[in-house]
Amino acid sequence: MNDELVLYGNPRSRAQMVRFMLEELGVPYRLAVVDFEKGENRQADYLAINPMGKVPAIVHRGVTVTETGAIIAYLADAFPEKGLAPAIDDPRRGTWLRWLFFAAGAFEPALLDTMLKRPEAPRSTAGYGSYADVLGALDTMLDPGPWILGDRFSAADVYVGAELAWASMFGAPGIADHPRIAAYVERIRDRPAYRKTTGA
Ligand SMILES: N[C@@H](CCC(=O)N[C@@H](CS)C(=O)NCC(=O)O)C(=O)O
Repeated sequence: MNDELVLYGNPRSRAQMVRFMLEELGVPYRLAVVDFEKGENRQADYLAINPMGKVPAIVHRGVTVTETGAIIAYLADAFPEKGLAPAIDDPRRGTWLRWLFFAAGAFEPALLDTMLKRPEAPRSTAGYGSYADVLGALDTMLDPGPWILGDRFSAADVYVGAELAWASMFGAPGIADHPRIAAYVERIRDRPAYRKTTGA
């Protein structure tokens, strides 16, 4: 079996979140640049990897994984000795999965709708309720902190933290009203793996 880990992406994409995860893990990988300007993400060879024509994607041990949150969770499980995923029988696994899925299924759509000034759907229909609800929930996620699993940094922090850092960098509203979230973003930005990824 080919054990090589290949990340498809480019620096102007969510592939940076996966790079953050790979740097936290400290495992070797090959970056295969997919150039949007050249339309490489819409060419047949890349569509065979991700029919959505989107990055990031990884190929590891002959399996393709797409979707940033799934890739980050997969990698945490693929390298259990790195300690970024609670074991399958650890009750904290529930908290870990909860916020990983919340980031993909609630926070990201709420954030994009807000940044693009799209009208919000009725609160009871929108899966994320409202943007304000989402920020309020993320605030409770940090109880007690400093990380999602308390003292233990995990892959959930990589994904949620990278999304929050992105939101903060692009001036998403409301974050400054949540000092715990703002402080969490600073902790994420201080991580050597994050700095290495962003060149900060
Ligand atoms: N749901 C996907 C979204 C991936 C996505 O939208 N990627 C963007 C870059 S950040 C992309 O590949 N855009 C190129 C295109 O759609 O043509 C994930 O979370 O990974």
